[in-house]
Amino acid sequence: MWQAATDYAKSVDNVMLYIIAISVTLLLIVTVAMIYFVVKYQRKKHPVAKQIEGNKVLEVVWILVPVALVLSMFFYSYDVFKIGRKVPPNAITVKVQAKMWAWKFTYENGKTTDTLFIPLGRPIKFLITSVDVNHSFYIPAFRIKEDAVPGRENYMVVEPKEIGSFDIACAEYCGLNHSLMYSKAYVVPENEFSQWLNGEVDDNFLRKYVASHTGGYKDYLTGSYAILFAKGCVQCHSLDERKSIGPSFEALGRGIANVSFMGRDTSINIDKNYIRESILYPDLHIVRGYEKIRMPYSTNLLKEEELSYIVDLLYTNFVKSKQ
Ligand code: HEC
Ligand SMILES: [Cu+2]
Repeated sequence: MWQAATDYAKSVDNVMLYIIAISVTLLLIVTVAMIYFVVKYQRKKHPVAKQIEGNKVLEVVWILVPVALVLSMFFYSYDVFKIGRKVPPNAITVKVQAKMWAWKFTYENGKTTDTLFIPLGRPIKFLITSVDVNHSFYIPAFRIKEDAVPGRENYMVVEPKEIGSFDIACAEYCGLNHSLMYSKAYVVPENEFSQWLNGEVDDNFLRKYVASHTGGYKDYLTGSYAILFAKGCVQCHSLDERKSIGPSFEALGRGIANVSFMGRDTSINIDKNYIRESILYPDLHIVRGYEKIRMPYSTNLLKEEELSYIVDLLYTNFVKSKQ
């Protein structure tokens, strides 16, 4: 993927190209020289081997030239690496906390999210740590990747130069659901960002803002929701307001579920327990207006880790965010 959404990304790409160009050139020189020597010094032409010894000029050249090349690669990379380490005075700090298997972002005013929202054209200092095992905070489009290590704070500075939504992945194997440890970074103009930070608009407003400015409406539905796609939940539950075979997950934000429970109509508070029961025992309480369709992924198909991940995900993103 070549999308480069920061100047830093472009510099990293240039370093890559530089190193690849040198490597390919050397590979060609060595290969051609090898073939040339094989032909030139073959036994047919030189039946008796001859020892050739000492050539000061050649020896100096083949020591100095590679050393110069390697040093140039080192200093060029180091120069670019330093850009990602320099904290400009107008930088804002976002704390990044990794845990099995989600990301938590904490902003300067204490607000927390599991999806990253950052302003366009402002340097962002990510303070990266982990609460359990080693993870690695990776945003390919920004070309930043930094280990998230428990008991340690690493950092990385980046300045987004493009409105859009960009994948965040974990780049260090961290257990069962490592492959689901995705989230998204939404880059929005500073004005929208501060409105959001002050609580004047919600996450979905920013997601929709980005979707409508990039045409990426589908993106808005993926990210940390990957598991809902992988397990087929979205076949019956939409992530926006649309009704489908089942209620939309967004409707969980209504707070109270009107259900038929043991043959009687009643209301239940929507909490983690309600969500868990709805998945584990689909027939226990039926949402009014929907049919008693057995949801296919019950106890035997979802592992406990997956179940609690989904319960947390639905609760945090649709119930808690509405309170
Ligand atoms: C074949 C269609 C289907 C699939 C697939 C499905 N569900 Fe459902 N789900 C329903 C229907 C229909 C209801 C409403 C009736 C009921 O409560 O049983 C429902 C209800 C729910 C509720 C309660 C919703 C509310 O608004 O009160 C939750 C939570 C839920 N499902 C989660 C999931 C999850 C998580 C998955 C994937 C692991 C999933 N469902 C897969 C059909 C489905
Ligand atoms: Cu991880």
